[in-house]
Amino acid sequence: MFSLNSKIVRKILAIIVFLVSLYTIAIVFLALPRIDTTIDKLEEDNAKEILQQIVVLTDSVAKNLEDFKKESLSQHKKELKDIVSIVYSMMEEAYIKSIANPQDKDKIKKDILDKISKIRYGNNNYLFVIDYNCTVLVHPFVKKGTNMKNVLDIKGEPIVPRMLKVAREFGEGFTRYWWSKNNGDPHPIEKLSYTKDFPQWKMIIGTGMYIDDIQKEVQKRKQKLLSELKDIMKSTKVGKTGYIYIFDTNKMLIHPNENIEGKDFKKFKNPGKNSYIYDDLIKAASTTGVLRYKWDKPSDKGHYVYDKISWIKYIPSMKLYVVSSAYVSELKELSRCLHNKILRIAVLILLLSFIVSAYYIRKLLQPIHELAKTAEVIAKGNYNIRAIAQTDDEIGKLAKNFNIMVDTLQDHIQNLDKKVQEKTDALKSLAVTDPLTKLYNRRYFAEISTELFELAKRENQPLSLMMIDIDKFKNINDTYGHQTGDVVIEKLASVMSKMKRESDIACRYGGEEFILLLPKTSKDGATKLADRIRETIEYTKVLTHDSNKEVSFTISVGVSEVDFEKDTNIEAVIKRADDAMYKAKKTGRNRVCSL
Ligand code: GH3
Ligand code: MG
Ligand code: MG
Repeated sequence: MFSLNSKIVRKILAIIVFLVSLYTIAIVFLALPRIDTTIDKLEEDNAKEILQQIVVLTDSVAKNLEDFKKESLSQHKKELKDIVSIVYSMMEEAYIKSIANPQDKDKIKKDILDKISKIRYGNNNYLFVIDYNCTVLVHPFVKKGTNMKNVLDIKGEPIVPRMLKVAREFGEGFTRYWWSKNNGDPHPIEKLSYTKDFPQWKMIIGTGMYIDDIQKEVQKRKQKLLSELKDIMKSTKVGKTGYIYIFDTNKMLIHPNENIEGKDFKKFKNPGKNSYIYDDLIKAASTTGVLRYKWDKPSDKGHYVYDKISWIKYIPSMKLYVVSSAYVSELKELSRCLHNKILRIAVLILLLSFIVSAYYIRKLLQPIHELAKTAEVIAKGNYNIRAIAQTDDEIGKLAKNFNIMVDTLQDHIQNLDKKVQEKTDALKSLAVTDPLTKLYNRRYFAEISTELFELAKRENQPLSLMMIDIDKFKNINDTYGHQTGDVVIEKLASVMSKMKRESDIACRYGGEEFILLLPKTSKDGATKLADRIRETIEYTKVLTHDSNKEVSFTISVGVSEVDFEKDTNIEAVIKRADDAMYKAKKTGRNRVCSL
C-alpha cells in the first residue's frame, strides 16, 4: 500500500508513533492506576456491601427471633394466667359454697383441691396449691404436707417463699427460678411460674412452665432462619470465589466448606502468621473490621498461598460473627480486565494511527517525492523536465516555484554556456595568437615550429625561415608616438599575411620582430619572398594614428634554411636567421641577407 523508502515519511511517522506512544504511556501510567484504584475500591465496596446486607439480614433474623421469643413468652404467660384464673373462679365458687354450708367446709375444700390436682393442660402442665406456710397442698410431684420454705433453686434462691411474696403482695405475679425437669437431671432449666393469692383459705394457686420450651422453639426457628440465611449466603459470591461465613463463639455455623461447617474452628491455625485465625478474626471484628491473610482456595485446598481479605462484623443480637472474605486477586480481576482492554485498544490505536498516517503522509508527500526525483534528474544536467504541480497547497506552490527556478536556471545556464564558449574561444586565441596582429605568438610558434621541424626532417623536405625586423622603429615611436608604432606593426603583419602561402606560419616573435616559417621551401625561395615583402613594405605608406601624416618604413630580413645534418632543433635555424637579419642591419638595413 505504501513504501517506507522515503526518509521524510519515516521521520514524520516516527514523530507520530512517538506522540501516540507518549499518549499511550500517559494512559497506562497515569490514567490506568487511577481507574484501578477506583475499580478496586468499587469491588471492595461491593464486598463490604454484601457483608452489610448479610448483617442486616442476620440482624433482622435476630429481631424476628426476639419478637418470636417475646410473643411466645407473652402467649405462654397469658395461658398461665388464663388457666389460673379459671381455677381461681372454681375455688371462689367452692369457697362460697363452703360459706353457705359451713358443716361441709373441709369436704368442699378437699374436693376442689383434688379436682385441681387432676388438671393437666398443654405439654402435661399442672397446677399447684401451697398454703401461706409454704406447705404443699396440691402438687403432682411433691408430697402433700411437704414444707417448701427451705427448698432452694440451683442458684441458691428460695422458690416458694418468693411465689408467696409476689402473690400476697400484688395479688398475683410471675416468678422465675431454676429447676430440674426430672429428678436428677444434671441440666436444670429456667422455669416460669404464675401464682395467685387466695386469701379466703390463706393459700396460693399457681402453675408453671419451662422457659426451655420456648427456648427450644426459638432454637428451632433460629435453625430454620439460619438455614434460609445459609441458602442466601451460599448463592452469594464475593468476587469470583470469595464467600461469606458465619460463626459464633462455639462453632462455625455457616461455611461453604462442609468440613468446617459445624466444627469448632478456634484451633484453626492461620498458616501464614502462626496464629489462630479465629483469634485474628475476633480481634479484627473489634478493631478495623478488616483482616488480610494468606489462605487456600476451594479449588486448591490446603495450599495456603492466596492473599485474602476479610471484612468482619459482630452481630450482638445473635452473638454471631459474619465474615465476607474474598481473594485479593479476584477483586483486582475486573480492573485487570479493563486494564488489558485499554492496553489492547491503545495498541490498536497505535497500529491504526501508524497505518493511516503512513498512508496519508505518503499521499501528502507524493508531490514532494516527485519533486525530489525531478530535482535529481535536473541535478544530473537535464534541464528540460519540469515538476508536475497538481496540488494547490504549499507543496503545489513549491513545485510551481521550483519550475520557475529551473526555467531561470536553464536560461542562466544557456547564457553562461554561450559566454563560457566566447570566453574559451577568446582565451584559446589569446593562447596562440597575438592580439594586435592576430599572428601566432611566440609561445605557440615554438610549439608549431618544432612540429614542422620534425615533420620536415621525417619527410626530408626543405624548411626555411625568415626573421623580419622593422628598421629604426624607435624613431617611429619617438616621432609619431607609440600608437602609430602599433599601426606600423599591424601593417607589416597584414602584408606578411597577405603575401605568405597558406601553409606558411607567420608569427610575431617580439615587439617589432616577426618570423615567417616556410615549409617545403628552400632558402632561395624564401629569399625571393623576403625580398618581395621588403619591397612591398618599402613602398607602403601608413597613416599616423591621428591620420595627419603619412609614414613609410623599411624592414631588414634574415633568411635561413634547415640543415638536417647540423641542426638538431628549430632554435638553431632561428638563430641563423637572426644572425642573417643582424647582418642585414649592419650592412645598411632595408635588405635581405641569408645565412
Ligand atoms: P634597428 O633598426 O636597429 O632595429 O633600430 P630600432 O630602433 O628598431 O631598434 P630596436 O629594434 O632595438 O627597437 C625596437 C623598439 O621597438 C623598442 C621598443 O620601444 C619598440 N617597440 C617594441 N614593441 C612595440 C610595440 O608593440 N609597439 C610600439 N609602438 N613600439 C614597440
Ligand atoms: Mg628589433
Ligand atoms: Mg628594429
